[in-house]
Amino acid sequence: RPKLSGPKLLCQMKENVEVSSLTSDLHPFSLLPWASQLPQQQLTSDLGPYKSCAVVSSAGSLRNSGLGKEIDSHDAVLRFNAAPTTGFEKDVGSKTTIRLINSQVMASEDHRFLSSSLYSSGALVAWDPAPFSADLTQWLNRTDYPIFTQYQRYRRLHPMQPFYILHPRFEWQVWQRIQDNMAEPIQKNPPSSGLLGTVLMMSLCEVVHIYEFLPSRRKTELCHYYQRFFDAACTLGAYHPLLYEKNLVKRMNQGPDRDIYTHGRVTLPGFGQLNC
Ligand code: NCC
Repeated sequence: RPKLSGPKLLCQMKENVEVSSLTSDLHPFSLLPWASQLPQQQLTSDLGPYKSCAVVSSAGSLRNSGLGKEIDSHDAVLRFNAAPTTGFEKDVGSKTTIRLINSQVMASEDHRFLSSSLYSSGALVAWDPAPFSADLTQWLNRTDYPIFTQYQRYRRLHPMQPFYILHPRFEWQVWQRIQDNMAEPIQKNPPSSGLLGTVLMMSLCEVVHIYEFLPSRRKTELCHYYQRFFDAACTLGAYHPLLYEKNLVKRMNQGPDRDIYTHGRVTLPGFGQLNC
């Protein structure tokens, strides 16, 4: 299989991946008593468009990066899971426009998802590792974590905060882009939140800067910038096909290699900017 060039990969991504979210009128959710808690519109029609966007990975290499001001200068900032800003402003900034969370964060006791103020700024977007090629009914009856019970509880406590759930088709469309561009078979687990969030922002923004997804010269085994926990698997992947994701992002990068080394920064065009 020939290796596609960056522009071809970007076009493939644009043409084969659709960012979609659950809406109150979507079958079989529309039949459920809590359907009205789901948004009426797709997240892509409610959020953005934004000119410049920053995607902030949670990597330990953000520590002492001093990137906070640069990150906050974007029109929209995406963060992941339980990644905090308080106390880390100098390195990661303080603006949160969208927080992408996996269903494990919503369900696990230690994240105090329902009560912690960490989740209350910006819009929330949640996803759950759905079985490959499952239909919505199968998924609904067998989510990885109880995403829907927690969603309903959160919505009751914070009815005004925008909160979307990604359609599981999206994660597998992104997975397929990775697989189709790798020589060997990759694990059948969905991509990490990092790549999902990047593609999400490419559909909302003119230009996307990703920070410390491709590690800079500050590369470290420190898992997260906000925790004293060391594991190289955080950067290289275990459950998620993270190394393959990073390979793909490296090939799509339109910024200079030097940016990666010094800032951990990748530059990607928004889908709207591409002439495919
Ligand atoms: O660690 P996590 O990811 O929350 O990180 C968010 C995204 O940042 C990128 N990253 C992170 C650390 C690192 N050293 N290098 C990186 O490139 C990755 O792209 C990552 O997706 C997830 O993807 O949702 C993940 O979530 C955690 C965990 O569930 C949450 O942090 C909540 O505690 C997963 N960890 C475990 O299950 C133990 C992780 O595998 C993936």
